Amino acid sequence: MCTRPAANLPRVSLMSVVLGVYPSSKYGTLTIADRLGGVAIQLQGFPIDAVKQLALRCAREAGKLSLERLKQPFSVEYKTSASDLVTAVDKEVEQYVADTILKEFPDHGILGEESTFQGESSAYETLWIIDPIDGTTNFVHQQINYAVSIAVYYRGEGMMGIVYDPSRDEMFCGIRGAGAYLNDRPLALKRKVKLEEALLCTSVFWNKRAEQIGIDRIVKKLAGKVRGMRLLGSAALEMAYVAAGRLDGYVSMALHPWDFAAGKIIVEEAGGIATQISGEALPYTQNSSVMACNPTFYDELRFHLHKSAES
Ligand code: 2AM
Ligand code: CA
Repeated sequence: MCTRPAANLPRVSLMSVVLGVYPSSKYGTLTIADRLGGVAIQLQGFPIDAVKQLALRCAREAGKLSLERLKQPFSVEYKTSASDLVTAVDKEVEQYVADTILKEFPDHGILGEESTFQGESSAYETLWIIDPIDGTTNFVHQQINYAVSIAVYYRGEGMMGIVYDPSRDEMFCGIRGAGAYLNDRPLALKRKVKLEEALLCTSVFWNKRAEQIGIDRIVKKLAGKVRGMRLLGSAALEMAYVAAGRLDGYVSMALHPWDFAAGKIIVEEAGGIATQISGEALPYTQNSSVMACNPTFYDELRFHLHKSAES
């Protein structure tokens, strides 16, 4: 894990940025050809273009590296149990991404799955949240259905999220205020979906913890109210699929920030909603439950999740 001194600056909402009450930083004022509610905005101090290019390059190179490593045997270790794995490739890919970012932006912070974060990650002005391989079990068993996930947060606001599936060469990308894309195709959740017609996804069954939390029971009840449930094994990819309309919703418990940080931005930029199951905003440095879906049935889905939890 790579850490750098924290910028120790106050967190300011995007609205403050829009209103221009943000102090400029060493990067100066940068205009991003960006829209927020149809209004062109300026983000002072955030080098969006350089960050965007770097994040896309890192995701693509990291994906290529993972595919290369699949051609030879690699070590697989248990983290907490036989259903919680880490491979030498996870570690190598994360190191590659972290080194590449810090070479260009030495004062940025990095919160990555395979490293121990030493310090207060939320204190960094710019924080990169990385999962080098989301869906490690799929990577080991299937060699497909995994993704590189990279999110960039600036003063607490999610600026950009990338989920890259190397096996299919699919790059899902969301940039705050500028939309979401799958490769060159814009993503927009325009289709109205009733809950009973929805195809949902969850990753609650990955270990015994699901039973302790009780989410397995909740999801089982939900399954009777929707068209179908899927379990793909990569939270980042599942959220990207919600943004692309391949799935209508995703529900999970106790995920880590690197599992959902990028997916959240992509879902929101595609016009979807991504929150905690309580309805609160997703944190970006703490574990959380996640519900992400087409906006047409968000309230209904949350109602059923709560009803099932109470009964
Ligand atoms: P991971 O592959 O990066 O560990 C389904 O397993 C989803 O839940 C994946 O996105 C997986 O991410 C995530 N997950 C988080 N914690 C996990 C754990 N302890 N065991 C297995 N999967 C976990
Ligand atoms: Ca991982």
